[in-house]
Amino acid sequence: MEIGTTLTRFLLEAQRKYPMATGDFTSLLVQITTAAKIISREVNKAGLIDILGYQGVTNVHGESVQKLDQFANDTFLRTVCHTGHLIGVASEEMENVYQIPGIYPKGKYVFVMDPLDGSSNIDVNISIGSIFAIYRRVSTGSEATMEDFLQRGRAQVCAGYIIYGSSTMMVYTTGFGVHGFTLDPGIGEFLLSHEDIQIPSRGSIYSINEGNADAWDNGIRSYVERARKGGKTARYVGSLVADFHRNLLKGGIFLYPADHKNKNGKLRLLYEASPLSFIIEQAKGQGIDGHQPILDIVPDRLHQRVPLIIGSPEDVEEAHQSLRHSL
Ligand code: AFP
Repeated sequence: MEIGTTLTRFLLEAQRKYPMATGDFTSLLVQITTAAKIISREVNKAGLIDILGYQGVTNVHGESVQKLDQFANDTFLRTVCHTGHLIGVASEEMENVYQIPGIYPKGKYVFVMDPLDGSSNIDVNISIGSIFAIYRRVSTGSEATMEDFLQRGRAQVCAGYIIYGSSTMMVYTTGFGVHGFTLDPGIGEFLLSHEDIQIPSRGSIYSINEGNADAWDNGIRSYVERARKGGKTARYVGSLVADFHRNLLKGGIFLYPADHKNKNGKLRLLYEASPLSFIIEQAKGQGIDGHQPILDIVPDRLHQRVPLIIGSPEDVEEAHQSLRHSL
């Protein structure tokens, strides 16, 4: 489709290809873009108004919650819950499943999100992002159940992220390729800028927190040494969406492995690793936990952590081999 096509038109044309489609899904995605625009506006003016700084509470993982995290969480809830397409929401910012309030009609999807990832970067003007995924519910009662959320990543019907950087971009997949849209702030629309993104089969970037090197096991240690000796260059923002987005476009590998300090890595399966793995597989890349594809893992709880190695397929395969040989 023509570069500059609005996201709304892109979605409507995609919907027309499926005569059985009800439009529920399209309208849900349109609402997500509304949330993205509102959050983008707040992120951009964060330094101007006093929205920065700790709110003085901690989230369910004991981490400090900054005002913007809460704002992003509330914005997504406000924009998606009334649509009638959802039965429940899970978020990094909420300990339990959020049931769609009784005043709204219930729908056939559940929504999972990390409403604002990389929040420790907010104060220093570094790119941050939102990550989301949509699953079809599997339960039939009047409320969402845990099984609606604890589905393997392959069951995702949509995954995406929004990066709030030098420009705001939304990248998503519904299982038919990965498409990127850049927000034109002048007209308040996301316009097609990157159609059918495919990650290079090998990249020149490796992204890992080398501050954790003392806690790495031999497999990771030898892979990173090989990457370095093989001429790869290190790039690590510490903001998952920013690191992922750069590697998706340029090629490369991102690793947040298990180590001696963090047996399951740091990142969350349901609303970080799984959505990004759906996107990377659709972009012809790979996402693994070190042993198996992330998308094959069935979560056993909402906020489960998982090691993540994700990026260009040949690079991920090389890391995989290195981990295998170190066993
Ligand atoms: P914050 O939200 O606390 O900034 O954490 C960001 C994050 O979850 C993810 O975006 C990064 O990839 C990862 O943590 C960075 O973790 P390290 O600081 O341990 O490298």
